[in-house]
Amino acid sequence: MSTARRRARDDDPRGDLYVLTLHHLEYSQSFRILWLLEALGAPYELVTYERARNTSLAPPAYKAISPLGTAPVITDGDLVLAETGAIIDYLLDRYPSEQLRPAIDTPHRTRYLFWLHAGQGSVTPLAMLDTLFTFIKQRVPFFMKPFVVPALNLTEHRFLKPRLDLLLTKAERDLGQAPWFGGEAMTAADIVLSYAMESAKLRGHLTEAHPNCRAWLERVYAEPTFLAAKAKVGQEQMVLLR
Ligand SMILES: N[C@@H](CCC(=O)N[C@@H](CS)C(=O)NCC(=O)O)C(=O)O
Repeated sequence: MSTARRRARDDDPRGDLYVLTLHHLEYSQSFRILWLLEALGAPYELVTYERARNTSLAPPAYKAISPLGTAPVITDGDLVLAETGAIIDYLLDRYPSEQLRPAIDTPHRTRYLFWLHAGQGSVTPLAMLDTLFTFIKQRVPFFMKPFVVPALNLTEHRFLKPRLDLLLTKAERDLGQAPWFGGEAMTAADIVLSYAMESAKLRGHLTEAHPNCRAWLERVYAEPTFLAAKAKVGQEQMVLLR
């Protein structure tokens, strides 16, 4: 699938026509970069890749582009950039938006910074671990299940769940004070958290104890730029469920 909106960049010394390309791996964190590009109104080309059937990993063609072999990755002229956080900073530097990145000394700047970084550094890794545990439990050979499954359940119980619960409790409190993770308006922090929060909901971690988080997710699903991104890839949800 490909959307070409080409334009010449003012600072392109070659005067060439080229366009920033998002390499999107289906049902992956790279959906958030697609949403960010839509929210910024930035020109981009979209190339989508299916996950390998047997492993659900990125296919060789994707791994050949991404220096880390992971999604997301963008290319922009000669630049190849991986890592969600780096890509978000790059895009916000190139297409500044005071709404999506509250400026220094504005009231919600610190709240924005906290959730931007907690989203990528704490909530998303827990969501990934959760996905991985589900994947392993489903695929482990039957004779290993009696050993592997209890070990994973214990890790979930002692490590994953308590950490996630603390983060969700703080999210619940903060979203009770303002509707978005970045404050009064939707920011890049909300975009970053969307993947992990959807994962938390689909895997049963968002309960009746989290009405504000659930309401926030509904707001995300109703955002016009989120819907535009979703329409581009035709995915029902962001996260991988199989
Ligand atoms: N910290 C990295 C994590 C990237 C990551 O693990 N992405 C997953 C998609 S959700 C991936 O590429 N999986 C496929 C694979 O590892 O082959 C980032 O935010 O860019």
